[in-house]
Amino acid sequence: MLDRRKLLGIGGAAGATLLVSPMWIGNAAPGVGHHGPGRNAGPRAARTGMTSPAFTPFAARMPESRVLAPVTRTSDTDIYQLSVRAKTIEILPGYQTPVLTYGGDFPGPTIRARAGRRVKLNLRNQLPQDVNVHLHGGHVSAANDGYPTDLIPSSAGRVYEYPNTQQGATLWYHDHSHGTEAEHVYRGLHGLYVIDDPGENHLGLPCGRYDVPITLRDAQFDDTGAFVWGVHPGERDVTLVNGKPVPHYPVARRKYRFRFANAATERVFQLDLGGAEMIQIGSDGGLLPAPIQRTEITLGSAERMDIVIDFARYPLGAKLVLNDPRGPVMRFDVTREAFDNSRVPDTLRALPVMPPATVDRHVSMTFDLSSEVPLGLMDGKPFDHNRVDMRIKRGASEIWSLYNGDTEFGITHTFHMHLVQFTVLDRDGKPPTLDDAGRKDTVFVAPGETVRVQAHFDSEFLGKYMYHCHYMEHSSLGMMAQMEIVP
Ligand SMILES: [Cu+2]
Repeated sequence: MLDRRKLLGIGGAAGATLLVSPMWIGNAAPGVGHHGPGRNAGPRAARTGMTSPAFTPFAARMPESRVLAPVTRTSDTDIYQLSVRAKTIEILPGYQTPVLTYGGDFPGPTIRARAGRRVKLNLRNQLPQDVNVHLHGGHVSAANDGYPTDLIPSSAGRVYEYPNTQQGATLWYHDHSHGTEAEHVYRGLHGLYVIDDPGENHLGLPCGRYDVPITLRDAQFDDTGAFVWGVHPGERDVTLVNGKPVPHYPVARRKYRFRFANAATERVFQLDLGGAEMIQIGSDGGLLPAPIQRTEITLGSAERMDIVIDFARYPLGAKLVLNDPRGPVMRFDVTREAFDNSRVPDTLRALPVMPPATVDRHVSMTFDLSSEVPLGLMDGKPFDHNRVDMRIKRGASEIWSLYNGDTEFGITHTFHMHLVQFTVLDRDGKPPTLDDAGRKDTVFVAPGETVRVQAHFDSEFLGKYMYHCHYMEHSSLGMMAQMEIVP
């Protein structure tokens, strides 16, 4: 469980709670660009002042995530096995960091599923505590969704089944055990899950070794190299890219497809290449209808974006730094020539047409800061697995107005809905931003803002699914609710 007192940094001074608690949960984002508060609106927390051990930026090479090999394939199913276990690895040079892993990797290995082929994931829990797995963005049955109280006890195992009947997309898998998901994910229980869609091959996008998943997150280390947990997320001063601190990545003079995923539990990345062009081709739920030229992209916790960068525009020896307002994230070093017959066509993949919405709903995300322990609320209530918050008719097309009521302390949130992707309609009545393009399952909501999204609950599945704030420290504190899909 979260040690809330530690999280709040309040020691025994109960009287300070009201002053301090909003600061812990306060805006951990470095700034949220056009979404709201200014670029340098940092957390207002009283800091512990602790900084992680120093390292040389760009010294490490960004590793490519290991692609998990199936243990068995049948005519329609790929079967994978992963153990959940603790391990100690070197993240900062010269330091040993205890982490939690899927399969011994930090972050977990990438599962590359194929659209139309089922995946069975056999998970063995070798940790002393309960865990589970949620396939974020996956259209899966309720029994396989990683319900927060549907847990794998220590030394036990279970098989999750994913049908992969949705279009190609960059998804991710992570722990969703209620109350402990934030700590579990922070300590390493996250990995990418890419659905490769043969129906997209004709587009000719960069593929194979030029299709590179990049997982971004942050961490704070103590002077022994251990992760610091339980202080303000805004104090996490080391950016990890595929598990390495601010690395470099050697690239050829050609186009690459990078699948960026923000696996930080509570953090916004606001990325630019010093004004150089990035071509966005996909978002959470798969390809966009058409590519979008970007010079800056914003990724809140749990959001993904597929970006093509054409390094043929730069000479050999060029070094391009990917920046965030909090500092450099990584560097691309153009080191060699390579043949390139890939392209980015003007038309990618049309968004599915949704029937006109027939239901309007409102969801508010707020904190109750009146008691010693801050309580995360959806529509005024903390999560209760015995309570169904919304009943949704299967097949319904609905508009949800997502409101962030945390104006007083400027707390930002990202809203995530399980089971389906949605389309962002507007923000406070104004057109959505470029970051909202495509099929989304997670969306940033600034303090005081209302974001309207439309979802079509067209999946075959019935049962209970979560919707929640995807700042995992917030969902851990209760900012989560459930919908039941009914016939
Ligand atoms: Cu939140």
